[in-house]
Parts: sequence; C-alpha cells; structure tokens
Amino acid sequence: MIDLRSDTVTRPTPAMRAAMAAAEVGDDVYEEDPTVRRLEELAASMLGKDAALFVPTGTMGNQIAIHLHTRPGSEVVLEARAHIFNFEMGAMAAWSGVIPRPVVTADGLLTPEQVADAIAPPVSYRTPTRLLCLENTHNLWSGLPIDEARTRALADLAHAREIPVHLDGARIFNAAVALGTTAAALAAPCDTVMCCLSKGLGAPVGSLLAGSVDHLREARRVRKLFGGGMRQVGVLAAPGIIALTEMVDRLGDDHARARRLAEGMAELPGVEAVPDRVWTNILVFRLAPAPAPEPPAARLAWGLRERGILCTAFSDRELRMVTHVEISDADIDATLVAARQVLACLYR
Ligand code: TLP
Repeated sequence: MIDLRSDTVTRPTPAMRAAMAAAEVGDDVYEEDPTVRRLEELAASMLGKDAALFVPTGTMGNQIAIHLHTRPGSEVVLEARAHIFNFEMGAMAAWSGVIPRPVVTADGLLTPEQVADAIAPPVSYRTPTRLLCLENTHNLWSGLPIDEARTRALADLAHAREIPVHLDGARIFNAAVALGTTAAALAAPCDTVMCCLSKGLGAPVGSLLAGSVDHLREARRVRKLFGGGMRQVGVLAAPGIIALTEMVDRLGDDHARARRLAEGMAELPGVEAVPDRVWTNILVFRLAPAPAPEPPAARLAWGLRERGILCTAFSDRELRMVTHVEISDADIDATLVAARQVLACLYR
C-alpha cells in the first residue's frame, strides 16, 4: 500500500528500533529516566525554550497547555480550521471547561485585526479571552508554514492584552525547513509550544511541550492529572532523540514530493482547487460536484484504495494526501496515474 493518509503512519527506522532496545530507563514519574531527560533537554534547546516535557500525544501536549493558561469559563481564540478545534474531541471543554472562539480566515493566516476583534474587551459581563492558539504548519490549510513575522505580530497583540500564546507546532520542523529558519525562531514569540515526534520525524510515539521552567513545572502536574505520567518510557524517548537529530534535515524531500503531487493533481479532471502554495508535506484539495450517489471525495478515496493507495476524505468534496519518509518518487507517479483513472470515470 502507498499510504498517504498521514505522516503519522510511518514505522520506526532500524536505528530507532536499535535505540529502543538499548535505551537506559528509570521511572519517569520520579523524573529518573535518563533517556527522557536527554530528550527533553534536546527538545527544549531546539525549540528555544527553558524546559520541555515528554507527553504521549500531540493532543495531550496541546490540552496541557490550554489547561495551564486558562481558567474554566473562558475563551480560546484560534483559527477555524485549527486541529485543536476540529480534531481534539472538544477536549478543551471536557478537560479545562473553556470554549473556543474560532476565527474564519480566507487562507489560514490570522491577521492582527481579526485577533483583536476576537478578543473580548475587559469588561465584567463578557466571557474573558484567556489564550490565543496558533498552528504551524497549519494542517488543514495544506500544511501552510507561518513565518516568524506573522507569529510575532499576533503574539505581540495578544501579549499587549495580557493573553498568553500557545503554538500547536505538531509540524514545526516542517515549517522551519520550508521557511529556511529554525523551530526556535518560529516558536520564540509564543509562551508554550508543542511539537510532535510521531509525524514527519518518524518516531513511533510522542510529543513535547516546551516553555518556561514555571510553566513546565505546572505542566508536569497537569500531565499526571490527565493520566499521562509514564514510567520506564526511555524506550519511547530513545527513538524521539533520533527523530530530532537525524530526521529533520530530510523533510525537504517530503515537501518536494508533495509539491509534485499537487502539481500533478491540479491537472486532473474534477480537481477544483489545489493550492499552488504547497510548501510542506500536506496537500488538501477539493473536487467538483459529481453526478454520483456517493460523495466524490469518498469515490476517489475508494478508487485509490482499490489501486493500493490510501488517502483521507475529510468531507464530501475535500481530501488530504500527506508525504513522509516512506513515500518515494515512484509512489507519487503511481498515485497520479491511479487518480487520473478514477477521476476520468467520475467526471466523464
Ligand atoms: N493530526 C493527525 C490527525 O489528528 C488529523 C493527522 O493525521 O494529521 N496538532 C496537529 C496540527 C496535528 O496535525 C495533530 C495530529 C495533532 C496536533 C495531534 O497529535 P496526536 O495525534 O499525537 O494527538
């Protein structure tokens, strides 16, 4: 199978498996796992923060940050297609008692004016805004990387109103590679940042939440509250160290393949919108309405599956394809040939 559903589908490399077998471990709830300590120190330095905490999932990292920064009965401002809003199971309401204030944008890029409008004025009768969440790269906007200047403009505005900023940087290293900068620079304007090891970097499990020493001390407590205190977890931190040290530089290959996929898809019948700005490893695109009983996105996904290719239908007309370390140039060619066959039938 050519699996383009997500970059989460990658399997650990032989080096990662060897590191797992050899990892030195201890009880991490007692902060005694040396491999976890090493991973956390490495991640903190790569993200330009004082401290970092290893967490099982990106969702938990984001939700710990939300819990840290907010109080029940308050609002979180974020872009309407943000992962935290669309894919995290309403966790901010369930775990922290806060509600999202989604802001619809034309292109995934929040503007300072939009954020200013979304923040509640400091009066006693309005639901208070307690947090701004950003996402980089922006998954549902075709992996859009957001530069430091935009991040800083939004964060400065929030900070001027005493609102902290959390960055969902699940794919921040993709953003850094695409923009020719560092993850630390992209995260610098934000109070906390979450990054995932288990996406484009190829580790089997794990994410990190990074920020100030004070935030991270509290984050450790909240991780336990959420059931995320882990024991001899150096076996999972070890492949994470390889992810951060050996897998970042190759992300550009995934980006080039996603761009070629986007260019090829854009030429196929029924493909309505393929962003010409696919800078990282995610391609989200729409199909034209089709004269079939089933929605066209499901038809394309099924047709591809029959030909050994997996992708995700996000809605009736929207699909996503994601490149990663297990996708080759030949896989892109095969996907384009198969998609042409399916779409030629669907839009004849
Ligand atoms: N994204 C997954 C799915 O949940 C959609 C994927 O396949 O892309 N932030 C962002 C921007 C993400 O894309 C994801 C996962 C997360 C957070 C959550 O990470 P996990 O799955 O580790 O909880």
